[in-house]
Amino acid sequence: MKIIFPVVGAENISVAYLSSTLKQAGHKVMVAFDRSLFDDQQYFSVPMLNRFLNEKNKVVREIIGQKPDILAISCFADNYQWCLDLVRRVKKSHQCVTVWGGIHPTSCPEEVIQNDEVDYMITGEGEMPFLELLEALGLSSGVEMIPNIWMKRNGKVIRNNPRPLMAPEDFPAVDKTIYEKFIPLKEYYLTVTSKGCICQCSYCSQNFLKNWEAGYGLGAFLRERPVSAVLEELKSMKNRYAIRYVDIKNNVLSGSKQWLEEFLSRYPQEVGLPFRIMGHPLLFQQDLAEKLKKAGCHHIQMGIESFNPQVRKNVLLRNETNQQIIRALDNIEKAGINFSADIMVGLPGESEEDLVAALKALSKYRRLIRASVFWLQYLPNVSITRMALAKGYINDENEKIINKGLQNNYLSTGSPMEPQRMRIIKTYHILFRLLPITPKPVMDFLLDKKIYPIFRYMPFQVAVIIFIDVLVSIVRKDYYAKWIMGWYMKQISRHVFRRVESISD
Ligand code: B12
Ligand code: SF4
Repeated sequence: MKIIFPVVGAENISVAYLSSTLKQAGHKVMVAFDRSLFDDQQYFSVPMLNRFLNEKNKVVREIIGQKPDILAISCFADNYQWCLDLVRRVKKSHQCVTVWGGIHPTSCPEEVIQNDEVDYMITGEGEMPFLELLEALGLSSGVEMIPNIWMKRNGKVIRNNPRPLMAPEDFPAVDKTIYEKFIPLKEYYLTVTSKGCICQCSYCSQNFLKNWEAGYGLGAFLRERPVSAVLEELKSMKNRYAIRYVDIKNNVLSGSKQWLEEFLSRYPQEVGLPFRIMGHPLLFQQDLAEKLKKAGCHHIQMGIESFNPQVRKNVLLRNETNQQIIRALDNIEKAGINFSADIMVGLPGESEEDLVAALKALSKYRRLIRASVFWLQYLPNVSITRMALAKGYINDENEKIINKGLQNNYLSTGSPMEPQRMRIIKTYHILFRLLPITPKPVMDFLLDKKIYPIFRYMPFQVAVIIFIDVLVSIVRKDYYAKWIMGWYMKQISRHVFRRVESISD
């Protein structure tokens, strides 16, 4: 069968996994890619520019022209409305079967299945259920019995329980060929080496997923691909695309010391490229930073989130102490690895003093090249959303909006809050962004003398934040930011010269 996955804004790794499984079974798989410049659910949202560079009409036309049998949708909260609109428009001109999967259909299935745009929905891991569905559609029988599948029959919803999780040795190899036309894989190679997480923070979809998988008794939550399989992937991609930089985008680099030891000892010999990881303070209490440095680690993205211990423990469900956070950052600094710090704003119980404390704590680190501010965005069926409902911070109407994916994402201004509070927080957003280029005495002066509230009255706050970001990225030689900016420039020039490609081979 011919299957097309529409993808918006950025490479989607789940699709690369699903594609290789489907191709192995003899299906034709393609990606229809909408760069969605300046509205990419990733970073930039400038609606006026997006209107000029809009590609969605072309994507819809190309999908229709290909006459796929299946339109396969990989859905998360922020792309849900985009996906619904795309399917609606394709279905007007071409009747095909739609199959939806991903974290959004899994975490709020009742919301998703009710749409006319959804023929079949797969909860949880998609590889095997998708294959079985395609087989059953070919035979026109047996679909109703397939585990993980939801569908509508005669006005009723059939909801099949999920099957046990795959063993990590059985994870398919990724198929990156589907992105060759769109993503410069050479400059920035994205991979994940595990599923699940060592934590269950209240605001994260892993919080929902762990409970969901445990509720059905599906198997171990944290699953790490064998080190050899990960190194094999990287070696073969290095040969194929001459990749220069690896981003290991796991939730957290690893949950097992043994896995890490093996990976870090073999990586320099077998792959030997600079790499970037996602870190958690609890991982860096000992000598891990030094080992990472030796192995070629170029950047650690550290999830710190808040410097208020009560908020962290009771609201975010994170157990590390402030001392452990500081020790982790000291260890990274000592090892000489550049790092970025992720900080959440807009949290219940968070005060301005907490944000000042965070700024002061971070301002001494010279290896800090970015402080990323993430606005709290309530996600469907995670603990913090349940807690906010119980405490009356949000109501049932707000929950509907959350489940419909209609909030701002956490890179813009997240879940709704009072305009006055939002304006105040934006002041701190500016200060966090300035951290990596502001010497500690200057930052302390701004904070102690209380000069910074003038930022509150600054016009064009968002434009100022973007300007500072670009400046900081250049001054601190931030590889990721440089890559994104370069990518944007190339894509804009493609638009100017009308050389935009929307569909893979
Ligand atoms: C790697 C990653 C990224 C990468 C790559 C994106 C990607 N989706 O691959 C980058 C950096 C680009 C990214 C960006 C963003 N991300 Co992200 N990302 C992840 C991360 C850490 C891993 C995803 C992954 O590849 N896992 C490995 C694959 C194999 O497993 P999987 O995703 O679970 O997929 C399986 C099933 O879900 C299912 N499935 C998935 N799609 C489909 C489709 C069909 C048809 C079927 C049948 C099945 C199916 O089968 C898959 C294979 O088993 C997840 C957290 C997590 N652990 O899931 C967050 C996560 C998906 N990201 C998230 C968010 C919010 C974003 C951003 C919007 C954030 C932002 N503003 O920057 C952007 C969106 C950018 C964009 N336009 O796509 C959220 C989504 C929350 C939600 N409930 O909607 C997550 C869950 C993290 C979180 N906060 O909890 N992300
Ligand atoms: S450590 Fe990160 S990925 Fe893991 S549960 Fe917490 S926020 Fe989610």
